[in-house]
Amino acid sequence: TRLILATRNAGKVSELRAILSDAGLPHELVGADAYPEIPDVKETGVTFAENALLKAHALARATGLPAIADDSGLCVDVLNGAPGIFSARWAGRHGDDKANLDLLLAQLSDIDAPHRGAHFACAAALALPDGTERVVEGRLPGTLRHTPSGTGGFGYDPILQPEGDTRTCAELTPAEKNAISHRGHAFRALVPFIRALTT
Ligand code: ITT
Ligand code: NA
Repeated sequence: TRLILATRNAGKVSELRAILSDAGLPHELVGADAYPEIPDVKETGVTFAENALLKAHALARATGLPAIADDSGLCVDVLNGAPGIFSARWAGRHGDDKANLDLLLAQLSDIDAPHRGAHFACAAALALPDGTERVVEGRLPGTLRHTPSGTGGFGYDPILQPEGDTRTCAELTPAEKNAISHRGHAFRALVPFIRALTT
C-alpha cells in the first residue's frame, strides 16, 4: 500500500521514514512533494492534534490514499507553552528555522537555567479517504541552552537538551533522537492503527 506523508518539511520526512521503516511497515512511503498540484492546507487548528488531522484529511481526500501527518513544535514553560503551534513561523516567515531560533533565544536571554524548561510536542495523525481518523501525541521534555550546539536534526534541535542527557538534540545521532523524540513516540503509537486500518 502507498502511504502519503503529508509534510513538506525535509527534516520531518527523513525522521518519519526511519521511524516507520524501523517499525517494519510494508508501505511505500511517498512525500507530499510527489503531488505538487495539491495545495497546502491552512493550519487553522488551535491544537497540534487539530492541525495534524487537517493536514492528513486534506491529502487523503485529494489523493484517495491513506495519509499521515504530524504537527509539532516547541513549548516553553516560561512562555506558557509558546511558540507551540506557531513554532514554524515564530519570527514571521514560515520555516525560517534560524530566525525562529534566534528570536526565541533573544526572548529568553534573561531567563536562567532552573527556569528554562521546555518540551517538544508532536501530534501524529492518520486519515483515510473515507474520513476515518486516528491521532496520538508524543513529547520530549528538556531544558533550553543559552547558545546553539550541534549540526544534526532541524528547527530548535540545537538548543533543546533532553532530560537526562548532556547533549542537545542536534548532537544526537538520528537513531538516538528518534528513540526518545516526540515524533518517535507519537508515530510508534500510531503504527498499530496504520497496520490495522491500511494493510
Ligand atoms: P509541515 O506542516 O509541512 O509538516 P512544518 O515545518 O510547517 O512542516 P509544523 O507546522 O508542524 O511543520 O511546525 C513544526 C516546527 O516546530 C518546525 O518548523 C520546528 O521549528 C519545530 N519542530 C518540530 N519538531 C522538531 C524537532 O524534532 N526538532 C526541532 N524542532 C522541531
Ligand atoms: Na504547525
